[in-house]
Formats: sequence, C-alpha cells, structure tokens
Amino acid sequence: MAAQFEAQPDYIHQDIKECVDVLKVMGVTKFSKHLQRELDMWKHTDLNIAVVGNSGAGKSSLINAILDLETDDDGMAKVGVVETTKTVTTYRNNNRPNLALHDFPGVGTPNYPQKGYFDKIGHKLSEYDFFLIVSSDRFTEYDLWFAKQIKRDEKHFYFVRTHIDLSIYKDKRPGPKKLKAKKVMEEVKKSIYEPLKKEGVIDDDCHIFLINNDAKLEFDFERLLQTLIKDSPVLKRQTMILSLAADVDETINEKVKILKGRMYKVALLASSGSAVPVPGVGLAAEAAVLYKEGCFYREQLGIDDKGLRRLSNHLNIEIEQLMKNFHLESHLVLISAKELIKWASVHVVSEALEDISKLILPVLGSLISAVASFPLCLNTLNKLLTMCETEARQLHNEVARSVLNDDIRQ
Ligand SMILES: Nc1nc2c(ncn2[C@@H]2O[C@H](COP(=O)(O)OP(=O)(O)O)[C@@H](O)[C@H]2O)c(=O)[nH]1
Ligand SMILES: [Mg+2]
Repeated sequence: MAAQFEAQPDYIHQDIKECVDVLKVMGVTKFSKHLQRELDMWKHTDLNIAVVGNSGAGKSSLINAILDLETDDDGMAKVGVVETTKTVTTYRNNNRPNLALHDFPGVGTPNYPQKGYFDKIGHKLSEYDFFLIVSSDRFTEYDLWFAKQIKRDEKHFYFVRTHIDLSIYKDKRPGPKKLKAKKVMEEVKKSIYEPLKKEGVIDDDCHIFLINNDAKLEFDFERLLQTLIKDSPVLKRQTMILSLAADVDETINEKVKILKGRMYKVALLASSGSAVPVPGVGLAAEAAVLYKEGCFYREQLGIDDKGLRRLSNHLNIEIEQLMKNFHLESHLVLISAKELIKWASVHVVSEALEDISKLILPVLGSLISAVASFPLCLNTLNKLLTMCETEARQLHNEVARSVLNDDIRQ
C-alpha cells in the first residue's frame, strides 16, 4: 500500500511530543543538529554476520546474495574458489557498509582443526550478531560442534542448506513439478532437522533454510532475510533493514515503514532550518533537506540510477524503455533540488494539512518563525515516498513475473 498518514501509530505522536519538548529546551539551531544526529543514528551501528561452512558449501555465493553484490561490483566474494589458507574475510556492499558478512574458514580443515579453532581464528564469538552455518548437503559433525559453541554463548544461529534447486532437479520421481519440489524440500528439511534435534542443537525446524543462492525470490531466501530482521537486536534493527537491498517484498515493506516513521523528523529538520518564508519562493530554503531525503528514498528502494541500471539488466530491457514502460517519474523529479521545488509547487503546495501537522503546528508555531512550511515539507515527503514506493513495487513485481516465466519455460 502507498504511504499514507491516516493511521500513524501512537509512538509517532509520542515521538513528536518528545521532539517538541527537546526543541523548547535546545532552541532551533541545536535542535536541527539533534534531529540530524537522530536521523543518522542507524549509520553508527554495525551488524556482523558470520558465515561458516566447508569449501563448496555456497558461502561466497550466499554472502553476495545477501549483500546484493554482482559481477563487477567492488568487493564481491569470489565464487567457486577453494581458499584453504585464508582466515576470516569480511565483505560489505559499499553502498550500505553497515552490514558486514564474515567468511570463516571451514572447521576441521588442515589449517583450522577443531581443536584450538577459535584461538587460531583470532576472533571472539561475541563480535557477531548472527551465525549462518552453511552446507550444500547434510550438516557435518564440525557444523554441529560449531553450533554447540554458538549456542553456549546464547547467540542466534541458523542452518542454511544451499543448492536446493539441484536437489529438486536431481529427484527423478514422477508427478507435477511443484508437488515434487515440495516433497523434496520436506524430505531435505527432515533429514537436516532430525540429527540436529537429537543432538539438542535446535528444537524446531524454523531455523533451517533451504535456498538457491541464485534465486532470492524462491524457496526460503526471503524467510531467511525476514528472520534476520526479526532477530536483530532492537537497537540494530533499523540498521539491518536499511542495509539490505530492496529486492524482496518483505524488505521493501520494512524499509517503507522506517522511511515513513522518520518522515516527520525530516520535515521538522527542513522547516526548522528555513528562514521566514519568502512569498513566491515556497520551499526553496527547505529544498536541500527534502532533496536529500528523496534521493535516500530512491536509493533505499533500489530505484536510484544504479538500481535502475541493475533492474534493466535483470529484465533485459533498455533503461530508457524501462522508464517509459513504467511511467517512472522519481528520477525526473529528483534530478535536482530545483526540479523538486518546481514539482512540489504544482503537486504539493495547495494540499490541506494532515493530522500530524495539525497536532504539531500549535506547539511549533510559538517556536519557529517559518513554521508554515512544515506541512508543505511533510506533504512533499509523503508524495515522494508514495511515488518511489509505487515505482519500486511495480519494478519488483515485474522482476518476480519474469522469474516465474523463466521457471515455466524451463
Ligand atoms: N545450483 C546451485 N549452485 C550453487 C548454489 N550456491 C553456490 N553454488 C555453486 O557452488 C559452487 C561453490 O560455491 P561458493 O559460493 O564458491 O562456495 P564456498 O566455497 O562455500 O564459498 C559455485 O560453483 C557456485 O556457483 C546454489 O544454491 N545452487
Ligand atoms: Mg568461498
């Protein structure tokens, strides 16, 4: 659903009241800095995910899939390479550097025997938020041993079984394709779950994920990302969501929630920084803040220039054609702050106040001289987010459709 103001949760109203209290105490200049700091808070925490498993398990492919790194991207993990001497190697996506995936050397290899493994690694388990234990087949005694060490430290760990596509492909029983896939998945999951349960490592199978690293829209990949978001420490959840790519439905939903939640703060920042409104100039003074946030929407929802290039490759269609077919507008509106003002003056200025504005205006009125621009800023952001969200969902659905068509053709 597109961004709406009608059903703002109570915490936002509470947040606004708190903001106003802070503003009263701090005064406008300090308050702006305070708001900016709050908006950037998510950039000051890191999420660390350790990826463990034997060579060939699919670790590098999984790291690239989670970080959305593709060929030619800087820092992509090399796939299909047996690395025997390496120690822990860290990967990040330069566009969203707060999420780090750490590739661990396999336990029980000549260089890293089980005995003294963690001493040799030189890292403590406490440095990591999550552990992904990866295998392309059954989990080994070393995987189990690793899981037990993590469990002792009360850390989150998940079993990721890659190559599920191949297991389904290799299964020769007759019958409809979908039913066969379901059966194979059930059997594989059971064969993983039972020994883990017997060893007392896990007590339900929802921590087992069957995936194909080349198909994020299929099997358990989306559920894996959803679980990582859900299990993130509260203070890091926002960082996790904003550090993932917007390429599965649930991540898009979570991102939109966060972008909506910070909207009134951005509007406050924009309007509190403005001078007394100059007739005819409208949103000029606020434009820089709004423009920056609009670009952030595009980047977060995967429809900035880089995102569109990537989508056009995936859909095998020229980027100009893509823009035309889907009537994309955000790249035109957000070409510059000036263009944004022009667009806003036509589409936003005349709109009525929304309920948040009504709530906040009487209090703000006595504190900020340029308060008149707050509802304009809020409405501009709301319209921009609706536009970006609509475009992102349309394109995402198109990618999902093309994947489905490929599957049917195969
Ligand atoms: N079919 C299929 N191949 C995969 C999958 N994950 C990885 N691979 C392939 O398996 C091989 C080993 O993968 P890699 O990510 O390098 O494993 P690593 O040694 O654990 O880092 C490569 O040829 C990958 O392309 C998967 O889910 N399905
Ligand atoms: Mg590797």
